Amino acid sequence: MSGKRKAPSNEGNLNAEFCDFLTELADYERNVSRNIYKYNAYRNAAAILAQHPTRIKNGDDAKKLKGIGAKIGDKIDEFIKTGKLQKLEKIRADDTSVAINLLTRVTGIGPAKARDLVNEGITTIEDLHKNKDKLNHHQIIGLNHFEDFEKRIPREEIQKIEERLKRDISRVDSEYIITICGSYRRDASSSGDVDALLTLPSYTSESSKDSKMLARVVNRLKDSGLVTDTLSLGDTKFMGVCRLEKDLPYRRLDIRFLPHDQYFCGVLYFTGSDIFNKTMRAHALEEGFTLNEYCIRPVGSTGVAGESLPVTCERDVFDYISYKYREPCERNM
Ligand code: 8DG
Ligand code: CA
Ligand code: CA
Repeated sequence: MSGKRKAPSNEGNLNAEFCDFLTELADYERNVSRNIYKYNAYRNAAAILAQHPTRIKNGDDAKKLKGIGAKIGDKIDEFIKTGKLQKLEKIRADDTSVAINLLTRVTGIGPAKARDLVNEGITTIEDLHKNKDKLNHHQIIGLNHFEDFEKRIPREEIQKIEERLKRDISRVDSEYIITICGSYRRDASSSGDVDALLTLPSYTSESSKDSKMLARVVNRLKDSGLVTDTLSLGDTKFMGVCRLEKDLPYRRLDIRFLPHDQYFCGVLYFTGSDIFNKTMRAHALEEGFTLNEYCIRPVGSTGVAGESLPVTCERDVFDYISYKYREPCERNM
């Protein structure tokens, strides 16, 4: 995952202007105020408006939609009336807020670290370069590739990365199954990063685990030259950097290694979008199931989740909760 959540795409969005200011407010709440509750409220509102089939004419219109309250309604009125928001004007004029927002764009630098750095007078990317001793390995790599990591990855490039991953990894074990998830699987024309999921049919949550399996895969990808850096590596999750060819940008690559019985819940989750996941999880609960990135379980009348149900494809999950199947390209909400 990018870690840094991005704004929903504005293609065909009649309420894009509102979504833009709501996303800017959301970023401020997450990075500067560190109010996750407000962050979620703004992000949800932006997602709801982005999907709305008509242009919202005023705050009252917006407030009729589930998930949009009085405060956001008032902001929409203010924006329609004045063409701007006082709250945003203040945030944009505040040096500390601007600096914190900037520093959190470096992968590995979260809101707390960004604030610490800003308090020490480190407020620009240039300042970071002069103070690498204050950064950990992940943050230094993030800084070194700051410009590249902000570039979108064209679909054609991810297709080639996918081929390379499949070729290299099949040489470790020809049984490996690889799925590139995220926005790429939803047919996006470009993506922020590459989200790869990996499994072996013989590897299940019951089988004894060889903790070196993912490391062997990563080593092979390093030997072949595709992977250039490791940000973090555990038994089940690799976060790193790859580059397809010398003249192309460095890209963020995540690989998750999942037991085969959890693979399809993982594929479903990491295909997203995150708003689609939220909607689907809410529907699952209404139907008496709890759904997460690993499994789906029935919830008994006592509220306790039972054993995970067998899942052999994404469709199984939709069927359990009587939800109309949606192709990945129909999950862009
Ligand atoms: P992008 O990289 O092109 O910007 O879009 P993306 O592929 O949809 O987003 P991502 O940040 O790479 O996340 C991949 C999927 O992970 C996402 O589509 C759905 C799932 N996911 C959630 N919740 C969250 C969350 O809070 N953070 C992240 N990073 N991913 C999440 O369902
Ligand atoms: Ca990602
Ligand atoms: Ca992604």
